[in-house]
Amino acid sequence: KTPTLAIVGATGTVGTVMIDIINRRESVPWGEIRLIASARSAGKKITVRGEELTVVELAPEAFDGVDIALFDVPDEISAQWAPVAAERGAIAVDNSGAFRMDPDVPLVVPEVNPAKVHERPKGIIANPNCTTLSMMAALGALHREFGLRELVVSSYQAASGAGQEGIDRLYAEIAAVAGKGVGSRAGDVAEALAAAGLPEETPFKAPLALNVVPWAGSRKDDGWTSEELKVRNESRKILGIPDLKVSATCVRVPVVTTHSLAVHAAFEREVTVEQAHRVFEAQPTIVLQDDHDKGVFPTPAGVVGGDPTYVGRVRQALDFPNTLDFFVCGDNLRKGAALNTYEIAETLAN
Ligand code: 2RA
Repeated sequence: KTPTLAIVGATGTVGTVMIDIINRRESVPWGEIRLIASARSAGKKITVRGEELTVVELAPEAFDGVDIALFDVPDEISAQWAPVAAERGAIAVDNSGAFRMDPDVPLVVPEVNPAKVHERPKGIIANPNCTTLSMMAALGALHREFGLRELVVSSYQAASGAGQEGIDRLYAEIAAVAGKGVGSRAGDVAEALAAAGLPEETPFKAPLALNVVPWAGSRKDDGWTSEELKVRNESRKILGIPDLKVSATCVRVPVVTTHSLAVHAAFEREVTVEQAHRVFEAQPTIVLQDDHDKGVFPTPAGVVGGDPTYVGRVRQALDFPNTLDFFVCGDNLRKGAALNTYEIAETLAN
């Protein structure tokens, strides 16, 4: 029988992108596709591959007969319901942070560690955080050739990482500052937001319009944020390098969608720009946009909506041996979330 696929959180930001991905696939291996969401969204009609489907409410019976259930819901909902799906016989592929560091749950990027989908004692597979994921195709490919040793990363994260609330806030802030001539006196951007009646409470801790905010995620010990620790812990787990040296600074920028990262990566073996280019070009899910003379490089606005990881500005570090610096852009809602989750499901089905 062809497998049944369920999407839990089908009406959310990532769930909506998931359905778009399924609709654009040339073919899919699924028989039934079941859309599941909270009671608030149950009953909604959504067209998937030409068929109008009715969203059903999240309940244990919703998983009956499901082979693979993709979870695009907040951590606490996944923590509660992914085990329920697994108990009912489904493989749960979870895009939340609830299980990523559980030693009995594989953390999978199909370009890097596809075989891990089969090592799932809890019946749960985790999808990495979008910030880590945005650089994994590139790092995995380089690691295979040159042996990754150290990683120093700065992120430039889009507002949609904070969900629809983040997107709405950024647009409202941009509207509030547009044409006001602010940005050259300390505090005048915040004043313009207050004057426009925007609530002081923001998903970004500081004004995002005309600004960059060196904070993403929640507060953790010793000055680190959750996003920075995820980059460290998840990179180690996905690449299978438990003692990989990692240091990350995560920054929010006024971009709607697509996370970017400046990556400084040191390797066991010598690596040149030409060799790195060849490795990137050989990886089907990477698009190399790197022509120094012509000023070709990826930007979030230039690649948003695309499936691949875009890589550019590849340089051999001048003062560090066996080390590359490069810039990566990846759509945080596609490869960073919905697409990778869906690719895990395809890996399972094939
Ligand atoms: C963010 N990485 O960008 C988070 C979303 N999971 O806020």
